[in-house]
Amino acid sequence: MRRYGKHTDEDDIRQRPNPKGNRPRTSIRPKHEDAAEGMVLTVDRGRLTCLVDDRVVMAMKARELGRKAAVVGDRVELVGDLSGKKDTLARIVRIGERTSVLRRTADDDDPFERVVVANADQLAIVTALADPEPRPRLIDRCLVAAYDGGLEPLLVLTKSDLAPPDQLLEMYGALGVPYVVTTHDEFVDGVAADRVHEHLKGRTTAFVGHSGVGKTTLVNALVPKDRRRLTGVVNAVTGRGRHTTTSALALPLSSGGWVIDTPGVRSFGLNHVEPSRVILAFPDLVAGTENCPRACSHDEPDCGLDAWVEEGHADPARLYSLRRLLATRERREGD
Ligand SMILES: Nc1nc2c(ncn2[C@@H]2O[C@H](COP(=O)(O)OP(=O)(O)OP(=O)(O)O)[C@@H](O)[C@H]2O)c(=O)[nH]1
Ligand SMILES: [Mg+2]
Ligand SMILES: [Zn+2]
Repeated sequence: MRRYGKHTDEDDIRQRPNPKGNRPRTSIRPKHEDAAEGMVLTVDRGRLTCLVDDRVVMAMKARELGRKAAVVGDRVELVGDLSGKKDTLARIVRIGERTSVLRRTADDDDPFERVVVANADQLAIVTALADPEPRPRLIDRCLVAAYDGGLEPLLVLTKSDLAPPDQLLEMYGALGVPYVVTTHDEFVDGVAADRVHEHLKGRTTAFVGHSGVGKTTLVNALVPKDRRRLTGVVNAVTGRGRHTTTSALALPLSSGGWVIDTPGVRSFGLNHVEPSRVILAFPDLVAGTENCPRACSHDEPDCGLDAWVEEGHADPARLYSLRRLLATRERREGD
């Protein structure tokens, strides 16, 4: 297994709560040179299911990690019983540096920020075209979270057997977000799975969206049953029996990538988002921010972008889209 991430002592120290601030840290930090590397597949009440080589190993966090939590997608180092046998429990002693983080706050008023998934490079924003009705505000918020966290967005519009995608596609056209439209019947013959798969090859994709939009249906169509069984976790589909997904779960694609199913969300709190990071997703507008006041929100009267667009340097629809996304941070969900 390849070596994941670098770990510096500084990194560990910063994360460790040390209220007295005077504890000698070397004495409480044992060396774990023989630690094995793994990836977190799912987390359930403090128990982490990890993939170590080709074994599924149950683990818990070592005390020395303090409050730092490992999440799905994290590259970790483990010690202890790594056999993967029943009733064994390994310990996670390090969490690797993350290449990306998908964060959300439960609500904008809730300052408590949680990392949902680590190290994903793509965010599949799943929206049903009907049942439940599409909620553009939620899509916008997921887009902002993707841009902020360094993930590339992919729009997945499901249930096109129930309603057409035209209106939504028009709305997101200016953003240039790649998209794929699926219908239920296509899953039976595997056509939709193939089409979606094209966007996922060799990448780690987190699927997010409202409950009941079809995330688990998609993930299950993409990952063969024997691979799904690997984790020992069943990700059943929501039907009349209500099999709503309750925790994030990473599953391997046969093409080498990963898909991460996540529980449905009602809202996507964006307390932590920096406008300066969101604008990086609009490279055609970045140069226009040169005349902005310091710490410009890019949604205020003195913003330099209005003049820049008026001078014809960029498409006004792009500025409109950027502002619409930035504005979702201020509005409450459901407005
Ligand atoms: N008509 C139609 N129904 C679909 C389609 N995709 C999924 N469904 C149905 O939608 C329901 C919900 O699907 P799930 O895959 O469980 O939804 P989910 O997004 O995983 O839901 P949570 O786990 O609660 O977040 C199921 O009854 C599926 O059979 C589709 O393309 N068309
Ligand atoms: Mg689900
Ligand atoms: Zn500005």
